[in-house]
Amino acid sequence: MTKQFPNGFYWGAATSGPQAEGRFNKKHTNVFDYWYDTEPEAFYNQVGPNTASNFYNSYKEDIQLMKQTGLNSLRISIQWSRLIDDFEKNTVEPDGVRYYNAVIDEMLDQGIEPFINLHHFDLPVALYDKYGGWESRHVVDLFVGFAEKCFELFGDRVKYWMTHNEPLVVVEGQYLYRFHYPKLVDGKKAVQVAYHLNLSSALAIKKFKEFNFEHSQIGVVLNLTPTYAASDSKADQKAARIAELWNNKMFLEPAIHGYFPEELVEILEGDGVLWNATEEDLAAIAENTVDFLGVNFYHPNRVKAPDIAPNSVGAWMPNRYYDGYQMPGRRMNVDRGWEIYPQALYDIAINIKDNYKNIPWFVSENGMGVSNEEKFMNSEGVVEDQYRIDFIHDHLSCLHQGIEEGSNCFGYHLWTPIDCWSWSNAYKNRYGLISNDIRTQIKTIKKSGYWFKKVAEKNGIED
Ligand code: BGP
Repeated sequence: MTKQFPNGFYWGAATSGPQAEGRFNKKHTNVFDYWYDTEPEAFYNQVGPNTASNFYNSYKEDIQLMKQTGLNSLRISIQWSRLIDDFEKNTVEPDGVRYYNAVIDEMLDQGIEPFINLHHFDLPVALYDKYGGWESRHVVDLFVGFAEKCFELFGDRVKYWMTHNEPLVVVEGQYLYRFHYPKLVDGKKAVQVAYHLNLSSALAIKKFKEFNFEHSQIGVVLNLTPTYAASDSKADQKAARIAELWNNKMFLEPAIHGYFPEELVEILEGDGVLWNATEEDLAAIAENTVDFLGVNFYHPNRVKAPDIAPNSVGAWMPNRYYDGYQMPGRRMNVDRGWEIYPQALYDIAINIKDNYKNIPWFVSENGMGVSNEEKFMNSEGVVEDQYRIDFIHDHLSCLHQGIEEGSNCFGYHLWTPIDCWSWSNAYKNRYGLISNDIRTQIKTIKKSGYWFKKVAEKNGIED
C-alpha cells in the first residue's frame, strides 16, 4: 500500500553556503573560514571549507543533478560574509549579489523552489573580533540590516525565508561544549547569545513584515531533539523536563508563542546566568513570531538524573541538570554515533500539533551520515546506500502517521543533496543523495537518489 503525502508536498534537500559553495571570490572570512586558517588540524583530514563541494562554480550542473533525484525544493543559505561589503553601512559586494541572483534564478528555471536561510553558523569573524559576535546587541542590529538587504535583493522571487539554522548549536558549540570556534566555556555568555539569537530572529521577522510581500513567509530552523527520560522516576522525569526546556523550548516557545518558558527563566536566574533583556526587545519577540517552522531531526535525546549534584562546583553548564542515557538495544548509526529512532518524527509532529498551534512546519533536515561510502560503490561507481533508503523510508513512515493525525507538515528535506563539507567533521560522514569525489569534484547519483526520485514522483512511499 502507498502512504500518500499531501498534495503539493515539498520533496527536497538542504545545504548551506559555507558547506557547499567554497570560498571563491568571497571578500570576508566567517568564523569557520578563520578557524580553519588558524587551526587546520582541528578539521578531519585537515580538509577545510575552501573548495567545499564547489557549488559556487558548478551550481548549474549541480542543480541539474539534484533535479534528477526528484527534488522540487532546496534550502541553501546566503553567506553574510559573501554578500555584504561593509557590515556597518550594509553595502553589498557586486559578485555576491550576482552569484545569489544566478543561483536563485537557476533553481526557479529548473522548477526547484528556493528555501533561503540567512545564518548557518557563519558569522563574519570581523564581528566576533570587534564585538564578541552574538554576545553583542549591536550585532543583532547588523544582522537585521543584512536580512533587510536580502529581502530587498531577492524577496521578489523567494517564497520561504528562514532566519537561523539551529541557533542552539551556536550557543553550545561556541560557548559551552567547545566544538565551534572560539571554543569558550562561559555559561553567562552562552545564555546571552541564546537570547540575542532569539531576538535577532524576531527583529528580522519584523523587518520582513515591513516589505508586505504577498507571496512569501518567514520562519526559523530549529534542531528539535525530543527528550525521553530513562525511567518514570521523579528524578529522571525532572532531568528530562529541564533538558527539554534548554534544548527545545528555549527557541521553540519564543519563535511560536513569543515568550520564554517561565521555568527556564527561573532556573537561569537562580543560577546567576540569566540574559540581560529590555522591555522593548521582549515586546519585539512577543510581536514577531514565525509563520512556519523548520525542524532538523537526527537522533533522540535520552536523559537521566545527573550523577553529579547540579550544585556541585565547576563551570555553569545546562547539562548539570541531566546526564545522557544510552538505551540498551537501541538502533544505531555507528559511523556518526547517533541513535536511529524514527518514531521521534511522529512525536515531533504531534507535539507541534498539540502544543504549538498546529503551525505549518516541514522537516528541514534529516539524514544519515556514513563514512567510507566508497566501499558500497558498485562497478558503475554508484554508491548502493540501501541503509540510507531504509533510514529515510522509516522516518517518512512515522512522519506520515503524524500527518494522518492532523499535523500540518508541508515538506521533507533530506540533509543533503550532494555530499558536502561539514564543520570540523569535514568530509568524514557522507549524507548526500549524490556522492562527490572531493579530489575531482565528480558527482554521481547514489542508489538513494534514484529511489528518492520515485518517492517524489509518487508523492508517497510503499509500506
Ligand atoms: C546539522 C547542521 C548541518 C549538518 C548536519 C550534519 O546540525 O545544520 O549543517 O552539518 O547537522 O551534521 P554532521 O556533519 O556534524 O554529521
